Amino acid sequence: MTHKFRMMTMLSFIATALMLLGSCNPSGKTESNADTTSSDPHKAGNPVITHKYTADPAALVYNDTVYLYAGHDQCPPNRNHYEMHEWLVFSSTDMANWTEHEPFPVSAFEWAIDDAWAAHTIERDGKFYWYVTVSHKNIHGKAIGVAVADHPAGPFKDAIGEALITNDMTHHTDISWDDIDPAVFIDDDGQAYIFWGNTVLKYAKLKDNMIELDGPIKTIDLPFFTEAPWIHKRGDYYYLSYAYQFPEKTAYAMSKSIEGPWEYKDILNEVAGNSNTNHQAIIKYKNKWYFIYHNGSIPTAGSSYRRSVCIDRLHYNADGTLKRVIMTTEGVEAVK
Ligand code: FUB
Repeated sequence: MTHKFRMMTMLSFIATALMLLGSCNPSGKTESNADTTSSDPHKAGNPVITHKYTADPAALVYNDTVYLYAGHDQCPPNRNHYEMHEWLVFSSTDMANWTEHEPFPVSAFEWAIDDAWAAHTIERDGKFYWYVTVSHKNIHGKAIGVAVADHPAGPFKDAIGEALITNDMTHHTDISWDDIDPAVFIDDDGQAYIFWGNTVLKYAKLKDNMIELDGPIKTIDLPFFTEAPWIHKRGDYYYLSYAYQFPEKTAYAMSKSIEGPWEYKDILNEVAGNSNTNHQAIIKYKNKWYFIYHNGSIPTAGSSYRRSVCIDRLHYNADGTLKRVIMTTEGVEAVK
């Protein structure tokens, strides 16, 4: 081998190693091997977060900024289970560029074992309440806790020191994971409600302090309810979207009152690519409506257990019903 050839071989080896490092670990913290560059340079591209696996999105608009909260899928490649030890927070002022904030670990809840499943953050009187699903240390099954902060990006701390809802408080099903996926909504009169559940959709009023239930736990009967309720309001209508069947589509119901009756409408989103869950959040930001969900589309390890948050537009028909979401790889345009 000539000296020149040896040099070229070495340079090509270094270039390949740098390329591999660059694609797998550009910032030193990348977990996914994503090439999800949008084919439209004016759009954000989906998934919107590619350096970590993100699942179960919830979003909050506060002071002209969108805060995106997600569970962190940490299941190693070639394994198939939910491994989630923390939640992640991102913010954006254009829906396309996202800044990552400090993660929030499930260990912040001393009474919880693990399992940073779906969560939802809401603001009340300048405080931010983050309702989370975890596994309880002493009471068999999943439970719902709540953390509080003075800023939407934290730092958050356990607001009660114990669970808000535990599996032994509900007896509608025999499964131990039926108390998951909190979604909180504050009605125009100031009354707060928490919705949650798997298999059976449950809801209750919250006291003004946001950390105690206020009254009985009630149920809502909707076709093929699986999990992931989300409430939003537009004009006179309340919308209750939820994960439908399994693998999950998203479906929705409408009502003129937060207490129902809810009228089932239609499928809102089809099964999301390469993921058997399809957990949605719906927000209005800068006069546009957005549908935020997850799929398993990041190559090569994306899956039902290594999911990624995506964002597409949500549109309404003239009668207030929702148009079916069109999932795209281009994603949404940056908004000003
Ligand atoms: O991420 C764990 C669970 O999967 C969530 O709590 C459900 O909504 C489903 O997405």
